[in-house]
Amino acid sequence: VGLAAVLVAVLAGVIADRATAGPSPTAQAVRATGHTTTVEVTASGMRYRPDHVMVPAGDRLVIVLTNADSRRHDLVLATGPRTALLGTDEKAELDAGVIGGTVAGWCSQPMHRQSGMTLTIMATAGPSTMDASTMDSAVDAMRDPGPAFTARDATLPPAPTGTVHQITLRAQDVKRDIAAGVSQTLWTFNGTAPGPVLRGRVGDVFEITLINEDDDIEHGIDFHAEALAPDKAMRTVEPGQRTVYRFTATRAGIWMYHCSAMPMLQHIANGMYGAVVIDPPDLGPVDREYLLVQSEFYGSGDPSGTPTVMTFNGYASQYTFRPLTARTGDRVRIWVLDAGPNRWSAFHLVGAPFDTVYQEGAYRLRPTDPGGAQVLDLAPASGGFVEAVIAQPGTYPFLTHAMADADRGARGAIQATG
Ligand SMILES: [Cu+2]
Repeated sequence: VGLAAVLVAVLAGVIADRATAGPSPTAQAVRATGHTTTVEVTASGMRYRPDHVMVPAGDRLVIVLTNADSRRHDLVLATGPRTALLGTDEKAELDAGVIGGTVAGWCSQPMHRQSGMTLTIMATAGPSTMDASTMDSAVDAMRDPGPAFTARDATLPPAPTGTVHQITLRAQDVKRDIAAGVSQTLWTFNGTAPGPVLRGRVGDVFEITLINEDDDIEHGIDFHAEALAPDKAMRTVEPGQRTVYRFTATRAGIWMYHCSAMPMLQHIANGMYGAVVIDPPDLGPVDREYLLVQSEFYGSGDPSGTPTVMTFNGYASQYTFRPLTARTGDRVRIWVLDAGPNRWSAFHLVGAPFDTVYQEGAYRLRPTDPGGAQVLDLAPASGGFVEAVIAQPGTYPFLTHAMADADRGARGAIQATG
């Protein structure tokens, strides 16, 4: 048997969404065995089954792909070969060539790859060269976004009058900057991550119309403030369809809402979350009231790994460059929701100890107490508010005191003037 040395180019870490990123090709020599391995793969439920294919190094791989899904799918390999777009129950044969290392595959339909349609081919005796997060270390979360940048307004307006709140939320894919020079195609409610803030009082009724403007992915909403059977109340909506969710806010607090479609990690990591504020009945007046949603972004990386960027209100370090404002002597209230999907928040305001801490529906500290607090500690999907009086003019940084997360962009500042 004549064994030929075949050069197999293995493309590693193709990052689709980052302008600065690109594939980093490596080449490996592998001896072709002259043998062909044939593997059957089925596309269904936004997954390839199996999603990992092991091949003896040097074997030629042929994939027989069957689309058992109601949606159209294909299979593209980082090394070049691709199938045609397959309708329901259609079949295609893909010659993947001689396999000498790890090869990434995915569906090229919009957002299918991000929702989990990936296939990994691995050579059983070959070295692994795949790295899906090549560029993550290059993100500078403290980079100045420049004079044209406008920060998201963190001011929390009072609850609207009336006891029935009707809101329309649109599930939309939008490409947005999440840090200076870093953009990502996000899945959003109304075009931003986090989505709009909803506010009301205990006993108010919320009627939310969800319009799914996505081309090919279902979405839904889970309102943590609702006390209803999830299987019906948190139903998902097909692309192009709409539904009306209705719930009564029975208890006060700052509540998360997020997409209820699976895989949930993907939908939340891609931006589908927001805050519902239900005022405690005894909530007193303050001079300034702000709301910050802490969350992580992963670019095209693995959302169970290390975040590329951490933010308050969807953009790394935005309030460092466009500080929240206050006047000396002001009582400032800051609501914080940790939308996650994975990281805790240790919210700290430098130079202004809290005299009020309200966490998950209860006051833990009031101004008449002798003690003070330095951190509002929030697990993912929990929230609260803190209050402090700004003693002097100056700049008061805030951050999650989990320092690595702060350095990824979960920081900002309050600028106090005389
Ligand atoms: Cu969704």
